[in-house]
Amino acid sequence: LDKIIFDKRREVVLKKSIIPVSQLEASVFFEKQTISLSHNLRNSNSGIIAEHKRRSPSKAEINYGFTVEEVVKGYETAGACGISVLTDGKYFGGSLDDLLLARATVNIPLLRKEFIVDEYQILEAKAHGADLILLIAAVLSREEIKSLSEFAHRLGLEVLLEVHNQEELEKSIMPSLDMIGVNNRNLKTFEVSLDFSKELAAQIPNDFVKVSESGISSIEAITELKPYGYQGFLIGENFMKTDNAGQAAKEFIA
Ligand code: IGP
Repeated sequence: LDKIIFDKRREVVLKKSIIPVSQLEASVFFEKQTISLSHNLRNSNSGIIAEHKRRSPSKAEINYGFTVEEVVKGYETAGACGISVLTDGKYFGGSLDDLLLARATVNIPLLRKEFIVDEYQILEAKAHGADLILLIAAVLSREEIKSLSEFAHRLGLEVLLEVHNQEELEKSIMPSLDMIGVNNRNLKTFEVSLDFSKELAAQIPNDFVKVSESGISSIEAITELKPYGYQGFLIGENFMKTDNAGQAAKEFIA
């Protein structure tokens, strides 16, 4: 994780020197209203946030066989509440172009799934059609979470804050968040267990929509998590590893 963040900071410095903020701000998406994922999650019973994920550091290759458009159209048709698009290139094989292609294809909320360390990346998210961003408590201080989430809100983007333990949760609670996600995968050890969601649930204040992220591979897992107050379920690999991600999502939603 330290290496990912180290690389990400260098990437941001590089990009800033090539594409000025004024160019990002000229994007048509700055004129467009965003769509609320938290609203969708509160008002739906599927709660599925389906992810476009080609590969990951923990699982080399998941899927390369389909276009972004095919995958996200399938997710939308299946009835997903929103779609997460990984934009990190080096570790996840994603890009901002993936986000743009997704935006051109669907009308449901889009999450820019990225290791955000700088406001510049939030402007990029907005410029490429995202509706919300992810902030990861494991790599940000409370002050950074506050300034980045307030910045996102000023652009009309919602914020999903990701935590993995009690300490991260306690340092992060603030009104400028919309959803709190518990990552069932430890980003440092890759250990995965739904127990992380179960153990932290009671400590997440009810003003935030609760999301359970990663390692969800069955409908039973969702049935197990719902009584803990979870209204959102972020699922990537389980859909992307099949030969029809949209169909796999549909089976979870039907
Ligand atoms: C999806 P999974 O196990 O269903 O593929 O997980 C998503 O939760 C995972 O990709 C993720 C992630 C992250 C990726 C959660 N938090 C932070 C990159 C960065």
